[in-house]
Amino acid sequence: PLRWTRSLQLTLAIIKPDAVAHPIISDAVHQRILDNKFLIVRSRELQWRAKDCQHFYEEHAGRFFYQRLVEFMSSGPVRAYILAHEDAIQLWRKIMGPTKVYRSRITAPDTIRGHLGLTDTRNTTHGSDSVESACREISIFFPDFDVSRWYEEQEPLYR
Ligand code: RTP
Ligand code: MG
Repeated sequence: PLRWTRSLQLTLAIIKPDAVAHPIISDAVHQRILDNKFLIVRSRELQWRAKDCQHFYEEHAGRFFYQRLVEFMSSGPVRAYILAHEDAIQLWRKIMGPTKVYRSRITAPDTIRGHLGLTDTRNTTHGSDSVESACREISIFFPDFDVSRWYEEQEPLYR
């Protein structure tokens, strides 16, 4: 049987509306997923309502950019991916690059945001920042997907 040498970790990646609206941009992001050898466990496109965004980003409620972020994320379809990799969370965030566009353009021009990000809000992609947030975010986007069960099912493959 197929065996992994190391255990896999899950993360949630989102292609934001600024990128989904332009296939040349979303295709470039998709290609980075493939180039970095992520396993695409699930993928779906959907249109958020404002209240879905408020819930997803509730940790940022009250921040100066919150309203702008909620409006932007519900302005058009997004594509969500459950990605698996040995170091999925950190690797995806590294490939995305810094949040702020001045920083990503100057210090990390080869990252997704450095290359394709438009502004601090319209920064092309999202990635979970911890195992706990990955679990929470996956269950928001993929309510039928059981994260704990997925990890349990993987276990015999790398024992
Ligand atoms: P993310 O959660 O999207 O992966 O990005 P992050 O951790 O790098 O950034 P975070 O601080 O969690 O912010 C979440 C999202 O809010 C928008 N934002 N806009 N100055 C602004 O206008 C501003 N700052 C943040 C971005 O879309 C960011 O990804
Ligand atoms: Mg964040």
